[in-house]
Amino acid sequence: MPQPDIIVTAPLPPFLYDPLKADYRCHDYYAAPDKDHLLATGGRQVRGLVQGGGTVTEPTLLDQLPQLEIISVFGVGYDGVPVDYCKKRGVKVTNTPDVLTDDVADVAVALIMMTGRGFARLERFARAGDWEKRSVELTTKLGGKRVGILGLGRIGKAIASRVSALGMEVAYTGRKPQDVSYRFLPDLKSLASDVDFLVVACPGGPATRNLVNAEVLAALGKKGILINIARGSIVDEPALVNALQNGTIKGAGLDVFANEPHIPAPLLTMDHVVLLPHVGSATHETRKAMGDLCKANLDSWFAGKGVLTLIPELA
Ligand code: 8YV
Repeated sequence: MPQPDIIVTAPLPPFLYDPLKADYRCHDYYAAPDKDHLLATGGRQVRGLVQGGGTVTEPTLLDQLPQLEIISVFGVGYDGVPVDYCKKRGVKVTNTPDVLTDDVADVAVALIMMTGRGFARLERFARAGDWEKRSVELTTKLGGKRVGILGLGRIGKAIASRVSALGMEVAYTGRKPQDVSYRFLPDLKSLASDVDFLVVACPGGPATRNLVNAEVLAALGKKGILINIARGSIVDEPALVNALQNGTIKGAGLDVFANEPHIPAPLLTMDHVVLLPHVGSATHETRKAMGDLCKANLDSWFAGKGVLTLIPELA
């Protein structure tokens, strides 16, 4: 049987790309110097597409892949995939849920600790030799503080159980209340005004764009810290910069940004902000598991056995 043609639209790690190259005819759209030429010469044969969680795939690109059957996302988020378009065309979309849940939840807890307990700032303090010059600032006890989770999905629930173990209280908002022991608040503004840490853990995409806006940040207030491990698009970034500059909120811990890898310049110099370069799933173990699942979805599809992790909108 001839190897199916697939197009690759994001940089992939060797532990995913090498096995893909062994089993598929890969067209490296991401690295191609002349993308139009690649599409003109190979586009018609392409049956599969592999992209990253943050990759934006334009329908105009998919229009040039008339035989496309499946998009396999190397990531849990598929906000860059035009889902309605794929639905209409009958293109399957798969992602890599579950295998990264624990790692992403760990990063949320790390950001809560780094901001709340001031660990990032204190580490800079120790490293700068400031301990020899003055006493250490006191920070905030985490036990008993309230954590509000926007989006109690798999990752949101893993964050909830971790912060519960720290003695923190959990509340959440989302589309509907769930059968869980945590308190449900029907809207984001009420949740923000009720908590010490507001953790963004919902999917990105048009439905959640700029959901955390100036009003929500004002509700979070002077004692509130914003944590985002989901997508930069969910937070109105200029409004967040303003809120941090004006002391509207106490601080922020951010793993994701609206226009990655760009981080807005004012954030870089703020002492009450902790910045990470989108490392939610960035461990050897988890990225390997994501890569295996990303390829397994293609393998299963092209073996005529369906896909393993179809996104809910297409199920
Ligand atoms: C990865 C992610 O950075 O899973 C996601 O949606 O954002 C991250 O785990 C990304 O998918 C790697 O391509």
